[in-house]
Amino acid sequence: MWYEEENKLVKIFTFKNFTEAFGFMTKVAIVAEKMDHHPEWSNVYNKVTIKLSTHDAGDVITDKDRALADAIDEL
Ligand code: H2B
Repeated sequence: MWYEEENKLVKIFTFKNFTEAFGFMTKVAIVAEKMDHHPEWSNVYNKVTIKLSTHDAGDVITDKDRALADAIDEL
């Protein structure tokens, strides 16, 4: 579930292992590049934390973040 924290949409994804987590990140990277909208994220072993905000709008949540969040959920 995405939640809002410090003007960002945040979600933590948990996978079986690092390979699965990194595979997911690769897919997200391709989608993000296509949408020209890029996540702030971190990975620790099987967990990927994604934080979405729009830098061009002054680091607030916009429809671009909601669209990327939806696209990520569809992966
Ligand atoms: N990603 C995010 N998260 N916010 C932005 O404002 C943003 C981006 N702007 N990716 C894009 C790239 C912009 O810098 C380029 C020039 O289109």
